[in-house]
Amino acid sequence: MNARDPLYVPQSRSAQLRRMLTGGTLEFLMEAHNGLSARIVREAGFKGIWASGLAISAQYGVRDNNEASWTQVVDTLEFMADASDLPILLDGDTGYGNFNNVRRLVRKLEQRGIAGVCIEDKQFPKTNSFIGGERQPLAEIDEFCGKIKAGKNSQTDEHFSIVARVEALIAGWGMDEALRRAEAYREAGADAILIHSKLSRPDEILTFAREWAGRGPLVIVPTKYYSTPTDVFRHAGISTVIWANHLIRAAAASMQVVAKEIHDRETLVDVEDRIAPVDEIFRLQDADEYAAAERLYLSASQTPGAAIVLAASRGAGLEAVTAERPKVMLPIAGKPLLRWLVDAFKKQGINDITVVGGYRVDAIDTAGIKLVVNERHAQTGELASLACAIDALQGDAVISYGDLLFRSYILRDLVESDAAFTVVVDSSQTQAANASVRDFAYCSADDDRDLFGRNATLRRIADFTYKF
Ligand code: SPV
Ligand code: MG
Repeated sequence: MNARDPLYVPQSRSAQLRRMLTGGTLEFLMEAHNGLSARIVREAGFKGIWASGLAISAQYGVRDNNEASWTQVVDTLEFMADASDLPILLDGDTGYGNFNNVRRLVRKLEQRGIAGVCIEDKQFPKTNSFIGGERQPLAEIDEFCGKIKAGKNSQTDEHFSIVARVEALIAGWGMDEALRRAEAYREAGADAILIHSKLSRPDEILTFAREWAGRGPLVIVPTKYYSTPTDVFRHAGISTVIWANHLIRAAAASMQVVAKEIHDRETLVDVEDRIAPVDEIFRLQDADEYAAAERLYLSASQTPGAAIVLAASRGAGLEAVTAERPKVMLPIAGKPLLRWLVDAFKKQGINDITVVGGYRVDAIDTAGIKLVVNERHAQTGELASLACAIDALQGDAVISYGDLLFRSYILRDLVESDAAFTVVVDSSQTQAANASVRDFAYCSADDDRDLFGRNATLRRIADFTYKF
């Protein structure tokens, strides 16, 4: 059932996790260790996240020995819950202390939208089960049952799940002890049992599942017996498989290769195509949502708007100096025209500058601008170029030719104008001397310095057929 289904009722994350654990079909939780990986897990299609203690420690560069404090873990979970709406099952190690720490942990997890916690019957501070697991002391059964009861009694969300993890097989205590513990934990109120094994074959797990005989949901972590076909787990009646550490390992492997290669080759050339583009990182961070929210919530006076510079055509008359570069790149008083424009826009707080290039677009300096290209610049005009920059026309925008130089107050006045459309035109009182100029503007008032600060309405712009 999905959100488009008319019978769909949105469920809380804790209810979703509970349903995964108890639903009767094999489900999967994928490891994540920060906001970005949580987002990636959701986009991959998983229904839930395993917030792995090993992976969260590793991304901080510390060991899986409770070196990261529990509040640091909870802060990490907050980023994960924000970045992904999936239910998260925290690998809560031993509960970070005694029954009282478990109570407090459960309350804090509920407050941060975490769907459940898995606690294991070892002693604080724990060590990863795959590092000398057989030497690790187990908790007393009664003491661990007390933690489970304390956790269940302190939850306020009825769907919050507590998964009890049995380490008896890891510690070499045998199948009977594992079954005895699992039964005790079930009776203490655990919503599911995680039975862990470090063998490379699934035999222990399958024996356990058979003996357990469906007394409650079983969760497994097939890190060591990964070659077992998943259908074997399905047929054994397993509730949930945890892929426990595969994103932190993927990230480590990829970072090692890329860091080494950039170090050794002193160039980005070979790696650029093999890593996520910067735009993909922006997408994963939901940068578009921010831009949309800015339009909604930032007042117009705070939104400096955008600028579009039309610089696609070669234009007539300057062929001698535009063989190698477009007009915008011609140097005027020491810097290219485009730089004069960009500097003027930036002084007005306009940093979203789109330049529409065409002719010799390769020679345009792209620092501080977005460049779009009017491929048909030779056959089309300014309107077609403007259409290429349509994305920049969402809010207030200043549209400028690329070959303009103007004093900064002109742009300031333009930006401050309240009119729906404001046009800046050259003014001249000596029409005869400008007979060759075709872009004359005729306004509601004649050109007059006294007009400063008063509004004039544009009536008509002379076209090229106009004869003075
Ligand atoms: C974890 O992911 O931190 C786990 C699972 O506890 S394992 O490392 O396989 O023990
Ligand atoms: Mg762990």
